[in-house]
Amino acid sequence: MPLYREQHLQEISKQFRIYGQILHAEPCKIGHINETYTATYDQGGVLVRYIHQKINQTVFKNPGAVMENIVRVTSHIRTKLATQGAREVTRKALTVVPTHDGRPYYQDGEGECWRTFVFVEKVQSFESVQSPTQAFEAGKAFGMFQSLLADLPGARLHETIPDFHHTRKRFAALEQAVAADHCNRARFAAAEIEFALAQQPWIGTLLDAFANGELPERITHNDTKFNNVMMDWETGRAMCVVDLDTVMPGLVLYDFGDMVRTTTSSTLEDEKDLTKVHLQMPMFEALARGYLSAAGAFLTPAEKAHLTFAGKLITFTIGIRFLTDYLAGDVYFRVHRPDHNLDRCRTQFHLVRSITEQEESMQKFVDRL
Ligand code: GN1
Ligand code: MG
Repeated sequence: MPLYREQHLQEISKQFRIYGQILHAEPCKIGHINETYTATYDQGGVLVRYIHQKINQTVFKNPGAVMENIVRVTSHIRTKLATQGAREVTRKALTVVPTHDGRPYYQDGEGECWRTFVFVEKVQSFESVQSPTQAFEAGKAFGMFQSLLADLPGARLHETIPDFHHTRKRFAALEQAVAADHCNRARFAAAEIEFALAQQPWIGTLLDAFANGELPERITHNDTKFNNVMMDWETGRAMCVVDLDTVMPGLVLYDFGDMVRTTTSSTLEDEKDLTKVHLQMPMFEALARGYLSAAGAFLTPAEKAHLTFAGKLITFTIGIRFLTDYLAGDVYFRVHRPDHNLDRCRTQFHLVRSITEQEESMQKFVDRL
């Protein structure tokens, strides 16, 4: 975790349209990219919480574009929910708190970009799935998210990270990292490198289908990790999805793929005991049911036919991203122990094998829905 500077955060907090006084703030450990704080304010004697977040500009080169997307997307969802007469709209869509001069983020004297969200209370996220009901809720939440954005008016959203899920480019980056072997680590990852390189024949399947016009571009979330779904404490139902930095034009299949990666094995993403890592059919079935309950109406037959494959593809793609970062010296994903990225890679590759073994029955299940 980066150094937490309370004084600095106090200064940041004053830039936003928040009533009252900041009392304290704590770093929030979820996520490998941005720096997040939960801050408590006193508003007329009531304690109210906000999220302050520093955007990682090594990863997000254009914070203005990120925030423009987020404001458009959250405003659209909020308006639609309100029109439908939904209750608790500020718990169902994130609310960006602007700066005093009406901007969606504040740039401090060091060039760092900060943004603020209303804290959604009485919800929690889970690092790993606990039950098929949760898997259903996660699938439904991301399906709803896509569905609510299907009619977003205006210009195409910005691509906040170009080619984010472009497996061929990610593969090329891995090949380069292996060739360069900057940190002399390739020898510790020989088996993983060999496995990764052997998968080349199928990695371009969705890219080709998209290029041929078989798959449509839609507005997608692109980081549909299970821990990005906020579940209500009391009801266990999904309230909203968070982490909207990569909401941009994409394939719904990548979203579903990352749900499969993070919602079907009950282990953590960096589980070291690989005997525990496998795709659990009941979780997958619940996830697919949840997702299709919300997205089934707009998916094309070609999209539906690739749902299982997408799970394998995205798990592989994130696996090679971890491996590339391990070889490059842990420059992208925040790590918390030596070999963390290699452990994460091993877990992903193990899951790829498990999905491959069950691919046929998984897709058969989807076809029946
Ligand atoms: C990163 O923000 P966070 O930690 O949820 C990454 C995702 C990866 C994920 C793996 C912008 O997401 O693509 O799937 O780590 N986000 C970015 O845990 O690269
Ligand atoms: Mg993220």
